[in-house]
Amino acid sequence: MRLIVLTVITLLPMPAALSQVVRAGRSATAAADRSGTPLRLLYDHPAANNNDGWVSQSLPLGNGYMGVNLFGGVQQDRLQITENSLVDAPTEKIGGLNNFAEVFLEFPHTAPSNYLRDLVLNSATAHVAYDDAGVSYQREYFASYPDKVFVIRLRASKAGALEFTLHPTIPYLADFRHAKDDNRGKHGDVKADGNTITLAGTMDYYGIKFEGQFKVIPQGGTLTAVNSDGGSINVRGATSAVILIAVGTNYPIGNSQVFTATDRLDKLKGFPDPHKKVSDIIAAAATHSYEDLLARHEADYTKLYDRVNFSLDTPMPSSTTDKLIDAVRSGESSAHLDELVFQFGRYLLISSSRSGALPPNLQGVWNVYQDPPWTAGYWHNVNQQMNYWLAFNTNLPELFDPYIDFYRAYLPAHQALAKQYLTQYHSSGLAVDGDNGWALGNSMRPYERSGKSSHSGFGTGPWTTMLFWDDYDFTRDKKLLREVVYPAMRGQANFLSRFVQDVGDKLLAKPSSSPENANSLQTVGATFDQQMIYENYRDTIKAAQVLGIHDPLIPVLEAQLPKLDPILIGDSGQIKEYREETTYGSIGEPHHRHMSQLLGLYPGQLINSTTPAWLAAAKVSLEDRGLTAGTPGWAVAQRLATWARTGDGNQAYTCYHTWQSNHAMYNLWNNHRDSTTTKLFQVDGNFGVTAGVGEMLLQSHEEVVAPLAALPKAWPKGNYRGLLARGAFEVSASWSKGHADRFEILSRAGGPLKLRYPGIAGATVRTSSGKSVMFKRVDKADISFDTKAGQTYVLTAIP
Ligand code: FUC
Repeated sequence: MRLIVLTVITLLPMPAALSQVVRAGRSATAAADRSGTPLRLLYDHPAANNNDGWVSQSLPLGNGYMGVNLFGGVQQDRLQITENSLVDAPTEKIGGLNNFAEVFLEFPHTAPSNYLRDLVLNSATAHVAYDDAGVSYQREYFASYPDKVFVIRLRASKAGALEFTLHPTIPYLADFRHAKDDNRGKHGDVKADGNTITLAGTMDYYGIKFEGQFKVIPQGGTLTAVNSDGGSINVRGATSAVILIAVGTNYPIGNSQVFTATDRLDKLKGFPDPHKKVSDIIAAAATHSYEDLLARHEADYTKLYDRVNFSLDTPMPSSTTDKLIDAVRSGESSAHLDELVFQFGRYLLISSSRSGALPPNLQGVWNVYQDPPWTAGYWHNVNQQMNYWLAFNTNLPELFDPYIDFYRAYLPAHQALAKQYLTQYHSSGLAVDGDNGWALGNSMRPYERSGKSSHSGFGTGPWTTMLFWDDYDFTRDKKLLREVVYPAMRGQANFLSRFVQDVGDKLLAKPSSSPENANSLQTVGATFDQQMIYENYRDTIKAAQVLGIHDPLIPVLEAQLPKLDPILIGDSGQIKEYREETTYGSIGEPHHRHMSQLLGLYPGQLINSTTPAWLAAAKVSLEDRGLTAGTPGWAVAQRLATWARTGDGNQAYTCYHTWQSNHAMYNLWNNHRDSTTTKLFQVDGNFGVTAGVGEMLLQSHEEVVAPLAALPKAWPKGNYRGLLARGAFEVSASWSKGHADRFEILSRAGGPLKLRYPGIAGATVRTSSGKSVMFKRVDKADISFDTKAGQTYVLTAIP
């Protein structure tokens, strides 16, 4: 017999603050109030309540600490919650990130009309609204970073008409797919007590303790806690209600033990049960009114999101987002989608990469599965880097902090790896003083360091530290350079300088491989490794100069750099991917998804307009690699950004349109597959297209700030605000008839500014207060002048 415990609480009317309606009506109004382009994902029906609905229709929200997928059903709303440290055993095909909770809200509504579901990017709030039996029902949802809670508000237009049941569950609980002794169990229960439901349990493999709390605060009516078939809370006769959700585990952010402990059960040893943490979060959040929580969330979110605006001067279409995608799939283009998809990437990064939590993995912070693709881990042969490219050029650099914490935690384990790999591959390179730097392989999970993969060379490490250097170069934060960036880059350089071997008069990576191409061919000095090592050395030397430090490693790097031979041109005039290659494609798949031989063009800086022969060869490779059927979403994004770097905005735009038609699902999530029927979510493609569009609008990889460097014909008129260039310049631009009308450049750190745009030498340059600025004319398209930190420079009358 089931035990049923009932707790009945009669509620007094809430104080005025909680029932006040601060925001008029629905999202569109709220969005229009802001100065930026109002953007939202809009639907006239809920997401289908199955895995296809989760992946392609549910709306993702998040605050880094958790991700929430909103389905928005009428009779039953479903919210699926993810917490990135809840991970099962680390095998490739089975296990990995698990689903934290499935939350159901049941309503007695059977005949809805005027249904709307949206996600407003300007405020990171989602809404469901409909009428039923003469009453309007509205739900608002957001994930607050400052208060660490997910918040839901339910409202009825008629006093006392709100009735619902909240019922959270633990997914995959009773699913013993494995032998009983394989340590793959998950245990726990859900209990309601008063106005709070607690969902708590353990996952055996790493001994993870997890807990979620759900607090219901109704206005009016009665609240009943029920413990039957798990815990639930019923509310009857209320007018509105607020639900607060907090989750946590005993995973310690930034702690090395999870990577250094070799016994799986030692990884979390000594770290506290999450009960107190989660209880404290809920208690603290409950001291705020709903309006307060919303205001605090919006202040935090808009501080990041509002830095950049991108407008193509297009009206907000009346059609829903899925219809817009259908139109694009049938060959149309949509300037509105061009804006929306760009900002959606920024939205997703703000929602999934916040200091204090794990960094976004292959699926960001969203996972419904028990066996997610590639375990939803951290992959460093393109995916993890792509997750962060947009952080810098779209002005969200502090969102890289979770990765820095992750790096700090994994560093000791990867220092040990450096020693192990040197012993294995080049023992004469081992350091006498024991400092071999650190080596990075490819795949990681929150509890497992990487190891050298069979298919990707050690170029994965310097490719990762390129993000660190960019963090400095875009912000010019010297403290960050000294304390974080330089040690990270230098540690890689230290390992690499010991790892490369003399081959004739060259210094080559051995073994070496170009990510996943040519059946994981093991070779010597693949372009991928050579280029990434080159980029790392060059930037590490530069960093030491900026810091004015005398590091004995620097002369070693200076001596090695000219011997790296990072670029070879082949018989087709291409950049060779392998030293053994003759004509293009003579080794490896000609249309392979990875384009690792072109990383020196993007995101690197080795190939640029000052190396015209290399740039021409890179275009040959890029053209030949193509945009063929089956190219994954992230690879389309990489092609987009790489074409932008060549200055060809039209080719870049073709990639953007291809991504929208072949890889954007109805919820705008990136479909890794090139298909409308097979769907596999990977967040990298979302982040990648945003970074790529940023690259079309502004470039700075040649120590020159170049606004509108790859503007396509498809965007004759528009403006943007606040993109970030290296040197810490915040750039705004407006253009019409394909030509720049005005640039505004805020110098955040001072120093010389070199500016490139056709005819710029004939423009008028003034400070924002109207004082004319003297500049040096380098040629018609290049000028330079000194800037003062905090000063904005305005360029008009651009011929
Ligand atoms: C790399 C890519 C695949 C996929 C996987 C997670 O190995 O080559 O396409 O993105 O990572």
